[in-house]
Amino acid sequence: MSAITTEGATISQTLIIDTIMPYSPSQKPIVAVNYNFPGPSIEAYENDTLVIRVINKLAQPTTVHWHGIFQIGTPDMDGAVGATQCAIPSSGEMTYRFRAYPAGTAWYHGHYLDQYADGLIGPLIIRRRVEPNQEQYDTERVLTVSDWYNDVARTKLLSWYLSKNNTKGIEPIPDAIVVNGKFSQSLFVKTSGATRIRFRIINAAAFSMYTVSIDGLPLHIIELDQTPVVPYTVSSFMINVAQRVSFYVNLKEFNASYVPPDVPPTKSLYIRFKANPNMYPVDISSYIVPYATPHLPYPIFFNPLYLAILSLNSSNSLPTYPVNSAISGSSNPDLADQLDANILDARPFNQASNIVPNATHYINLVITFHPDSNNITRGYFNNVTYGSDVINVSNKSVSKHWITSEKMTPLLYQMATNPSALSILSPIMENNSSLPVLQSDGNLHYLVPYQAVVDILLENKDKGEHPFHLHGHSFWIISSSDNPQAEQLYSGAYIQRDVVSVPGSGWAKIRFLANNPGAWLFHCHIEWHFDAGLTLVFLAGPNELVAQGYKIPAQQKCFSNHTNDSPR
Ligand SMILES: [Cu+2]
Repeated sequence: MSAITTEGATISQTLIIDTIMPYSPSQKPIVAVNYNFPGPSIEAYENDTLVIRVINKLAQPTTVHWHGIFQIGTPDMDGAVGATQCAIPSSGEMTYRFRAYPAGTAWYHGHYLDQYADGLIGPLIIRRRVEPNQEQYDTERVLTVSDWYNDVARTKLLSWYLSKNNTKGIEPIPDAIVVNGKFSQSLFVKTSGATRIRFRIINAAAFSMYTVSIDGLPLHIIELDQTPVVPYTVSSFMINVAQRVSFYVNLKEFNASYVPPDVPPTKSLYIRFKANPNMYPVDISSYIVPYATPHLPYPIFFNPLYLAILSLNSSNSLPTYPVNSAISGSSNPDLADQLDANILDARPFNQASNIVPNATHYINLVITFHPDSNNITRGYFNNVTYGSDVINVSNKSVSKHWITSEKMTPLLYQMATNPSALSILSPIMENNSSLPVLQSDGNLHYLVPYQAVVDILLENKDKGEHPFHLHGHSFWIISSSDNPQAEQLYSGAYIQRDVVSVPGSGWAKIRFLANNPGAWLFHCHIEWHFDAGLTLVFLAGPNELVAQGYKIPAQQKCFSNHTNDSPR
């Protein structure tokens, strides 16, 4: 934890991006930050200035996205290649400078292709000087959970996933789960004498969502993404990709009946991260990945149950009760089990500062997956898939808006210098619409008027559940197919998050206020689906961007010699 700083302090940090191979005998290189996986926790108080020098020692380009940070007034610091910056070239560096806002559990990750699936992740904790619910806990622990793949995402997994050989569009299936860089049953979380502990859970996985629980302990949820909530109690909760959940536990609430009478008292408890096997498109108990080079002793068959150990004393002993104790399961069956499936339980802590404006604009986004003309399965918003240089090497006619390319002039720069050349269309009234509808330019770029209040209806025609993330903002979650009544029930007091989990074959309705001029990605945060083109860009307030005096920072007038590439 950082030393206490005065309001508006400057927090400087250097992040060296380089590969390591920490898991001998596995020969898999990890894209590490300061030679660690996950990277170091960056900590600041709200409204501090973060100055983060990123040095790229990889053989490929990189960027870092500060997930959950609004970047108000610093839209070029968002780290989204193609949208807000050129990639940092190999042997290059860039200094990110931005305000630590809003407070809460944020995180950082690579946003160049699938680098974050290869390890470029870390916590970013923005503290409030007075935390809501702070009287409920004495210490805190951060647990960053992610998928582990035995193979490198960029060279092997992605090229297989987006190939003609993958006729069914099967995502790369993880080989294991890791929490704080440790495999199952090797992470010991010490209580260090505290009985009341806050946990900040960050799902930094490329693919998996997890159900989280601690044996015998009720979990008191206090923050979702970066929104404090009125505490509510569950026995377990679901966390989808890129979401964050804070809860506290009180060890005095341990349900002693959890330990069978015939075993000695336990000095530790399992913290469980359980991936839902139903989310994978194959039977994980027998599926052999077609691209794999198994690096024993890591598992060939994926075990969806990850166990960390909460040590109640200083010994690193395993719990005395069996993992599949007959009593295990819900420690309190009366409690709700889900979060997103139960948005009715989550109420914002600060109702008064959470006034939800009425919508002024609307867009309906239909989500599908199907093979393109090259027989490569892609993800679509309204039947359009976002282009990418990697994906379309053989089919560049699909789109030249290469969001993941280091060769494209970032959309933000085009907005700031020659917005009319972008040919983005203003919202219009459509048949059946009661509000003006945002218009795509044909390449999933949408003009959003400054201060528009946009309702997005996400209609998921895919069987899988998808976590959608909006850069530069949080949004209100109004309702979903699981909880359609929420819209009326909580009118004016919806929960704000920056990732919404859209139920499989269902829908979700969200609302955001476009008060932050810039080029903001909106995409599925499952890395494979992002790479498959399930992304769009909101170009918010181009006139205001210029009127507010935004200039492309000199250091970013692209690092390489690609600035003259035509955007179209
Ligand atoms: Cu997805």
